[in-house]
Amino acid sequence: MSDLAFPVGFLWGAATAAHQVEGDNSGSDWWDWERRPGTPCPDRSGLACDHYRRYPQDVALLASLGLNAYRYSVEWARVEPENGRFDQAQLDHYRAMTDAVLAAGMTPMVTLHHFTLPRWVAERGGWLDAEVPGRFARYCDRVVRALGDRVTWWCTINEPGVVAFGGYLGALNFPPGRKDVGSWERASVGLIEGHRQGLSAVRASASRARAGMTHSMNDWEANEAGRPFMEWLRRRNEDVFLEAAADDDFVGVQTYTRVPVRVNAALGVLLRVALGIRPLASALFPPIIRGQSLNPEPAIAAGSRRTQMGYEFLPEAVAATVRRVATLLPGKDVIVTEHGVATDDDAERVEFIDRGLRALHAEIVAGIPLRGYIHWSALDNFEWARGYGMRFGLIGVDRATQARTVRPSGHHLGAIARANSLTVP
Ligand code: IFM
Repeated sequence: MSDLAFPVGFLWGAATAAHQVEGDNSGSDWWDWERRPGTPCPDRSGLACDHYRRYPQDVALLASLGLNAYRYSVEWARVEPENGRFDQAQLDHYRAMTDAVLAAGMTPMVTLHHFTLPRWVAERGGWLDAEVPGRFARYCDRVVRALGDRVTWWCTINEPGVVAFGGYLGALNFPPGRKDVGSWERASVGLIEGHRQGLSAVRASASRARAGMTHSMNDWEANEAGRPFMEWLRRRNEDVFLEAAADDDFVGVQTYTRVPVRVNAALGVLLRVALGIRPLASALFPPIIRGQSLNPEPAIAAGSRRTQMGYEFLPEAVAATVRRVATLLPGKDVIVTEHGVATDDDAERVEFIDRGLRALHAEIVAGIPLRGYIHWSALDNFEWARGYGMRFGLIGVDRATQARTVRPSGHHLGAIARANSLTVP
């Protein structure tokens, strides 16, 4: 056995997002989306984990495990329920929550936008509305003025690529349910501008802030015919947002798996042509992306392990994406802000953590400035259009009673955090 030591001051944490855990987030676009006829949401978020009221015990539980950081999000729909009307009671709520995190001895990391929009923003077109970046920055300013004396780590926008790809190209059954390449591109531009203005607002009010975006990144691979399409997709889903992060204080990496892109030779030729022709791309890509050609499942070797999400079980994918950030943005601080697995077998989660950390440790040794590892998720929660069936939690939540049960993986990650090292065979 040997011990792999992590750098002094390494952040060891778990993450949640407001809509997925708080409950009763009724002023948001997702609340409406879950109820929209024809929307393929198996569950409604409802009371979620009742974290809005139960955060004191949840925060205490996370700290008792040995974790030293908690990443959570502030809900824009609560803080600004109507255009320009800010609810001081909600800002006070998040301030009290932040105080609880600090009192428990943990470092807070606050996400300002994690997938949900206030209903009034969605009604104006969401990220397609030219005024949204400015409105987002105004909301960021209010939150940072309320919490900025207590919070150093800020994530402006969570997984902008997923927001655009999932809701505006229609790849993931996310609101607003648009399905065209033009909307995808415009939403991406809006999200980047929102980040830019949000970042300025954070820096203006919190001088010691360390701010960035958190990026959904895959370890992509492709067959020869699929390579140009894979590179195009990766560029649109990841690189454009990483390029927009060049001035950020850190890059948040969130990786769950490897995505293979397999296309046959004929489709490869067609896609190569379509990449340059907007109307053709608009017609072709949404069905291809939603359909089987890019679905990881057929490309994964028969018998290979899958997670409940259907992803290839590949914890080490996170090291590949961290390496990619280091190549694109050399010297930039990196934090793994999400890494986790949906499974009913908690031994798999322990394995996922250990294999992921072992691979990450090698990147630290190779010189990448990795500053922290934050696991997704603290609690079993509402997995968007996949509902409550996906169990990502270090802590299990009984849906009927809201009782919390710390899983062995929670104790395991806490012990690693306390030791600041991973013991490997
Ligand atoms: O639950 C999500 C989270 O909201 C964003 N990143 C991926 C997680 C697991 O799918």
